[in-house]
Amino acid sequence: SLAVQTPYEPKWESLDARPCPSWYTDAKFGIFIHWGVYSVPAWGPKGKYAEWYWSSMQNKSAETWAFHKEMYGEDFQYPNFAADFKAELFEPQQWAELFNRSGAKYVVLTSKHHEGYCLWPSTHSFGWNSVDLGSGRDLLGELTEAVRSRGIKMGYYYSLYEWFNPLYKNDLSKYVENHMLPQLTELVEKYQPALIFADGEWNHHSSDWKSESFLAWLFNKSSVKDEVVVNDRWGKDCRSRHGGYYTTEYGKVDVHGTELTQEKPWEECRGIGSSFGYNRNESLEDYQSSQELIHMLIKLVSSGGNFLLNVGPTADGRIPVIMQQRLIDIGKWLEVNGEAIYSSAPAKGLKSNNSIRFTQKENYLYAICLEWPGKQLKLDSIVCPKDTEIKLLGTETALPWQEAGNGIVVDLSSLGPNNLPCEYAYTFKI
Ligand code: FUL
Repeated sequence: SLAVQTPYEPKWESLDARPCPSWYTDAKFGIFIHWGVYSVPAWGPKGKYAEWYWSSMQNKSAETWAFHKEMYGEDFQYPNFAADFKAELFEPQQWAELFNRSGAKYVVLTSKHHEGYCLWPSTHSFGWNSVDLGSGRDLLGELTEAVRSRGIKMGYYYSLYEWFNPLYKNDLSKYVENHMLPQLTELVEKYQPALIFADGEWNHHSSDWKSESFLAWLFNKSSVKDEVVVNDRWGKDCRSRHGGYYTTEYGKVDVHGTELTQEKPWEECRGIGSSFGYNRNESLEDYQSSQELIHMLIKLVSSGGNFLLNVGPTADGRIPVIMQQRLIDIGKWLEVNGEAIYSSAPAKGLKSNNSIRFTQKENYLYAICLEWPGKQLKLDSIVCPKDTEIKLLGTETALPWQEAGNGIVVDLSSLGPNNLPCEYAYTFKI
């Protein structure tokens, strides 16, 4: 259409009007990966982000410095960890197969976090990348290929700022012009991401980052212009206001303290524990259970959001077994219940509560019960034509139901704890 052909102008007003490519709003579930030099010490105080190690160790009276001093010695400089980022057990096909089994439809990898280290051989990285230092491999390129070969979309997290890059500290506009923009452009043209998760934007206005002109280029001229999805972290004036989809993190719905609106797609991201980068200081009780994660996914999707669930691989290239187990459990649940999740929309006019959530798609309503309802399922405020069929996803028999009060009651006596098609949550297709 004409609207689609019209070039976007480098102004938020124009850029904000770009419709979000539908692959993203259909996908609902993605895997976030934080992997970098911070995966070597892989340590943070409980409840804190381990990928912030380099920044955290600057505070000589805080826990990270105490840990660093004891384990590695005062003279050990953070950049020296890069030599141990060897990824010797990294099998991109195994990771991609795990993500496939999890039911995720997209993957977002840290191409470069705040430390500045690139997981691809960027010509704008002064040798601070995974080919020149550490594994000697193009980790990003290898994973991208494996993920795409399974029909899963590949996206990149990219930090606009770099904590200790002298260019950034001395002359922001030179940093942006001569370093950041050429590097981000290189990333786009070399690997063609379906999604860019910008971050590290908060100290400066989007005009300082030249975000509007970058996005105009991305949407008008780049090789990914039709497919690419972006988030809202493009300057301190942007979150929940400008860019593509809105982001929340650990449920912090909006950094500005105003209500998150539904005018744009949005996405919650978090780790399985309390960190994005792998944190060796966490134990099992710090991790969410499969049930908790599946319930989060249901709550987010039935409220109109996507869920970007993070894993933190180790420096040798493994995804910790307990994280694998969580992903496999989510995938098993989605195999039975994915029909109510993928490409769905929140059901209009129906009140969710702590035990039931609603989505809709085509002519169907999906009631997702977070616990097994027992012998009967009571649904209020629902009017169904007489010939409506109701089934539990994963089973074949239509369930008897009748009107009751202002809603319906479904007879579940033919189903019991021993013949349920899945665990954790149960979907009735109406
Ligand atoms: C934040 C970063 O500072 C965290 O380390 C993490 O990458 C998260 C997704 O975004 O702003």
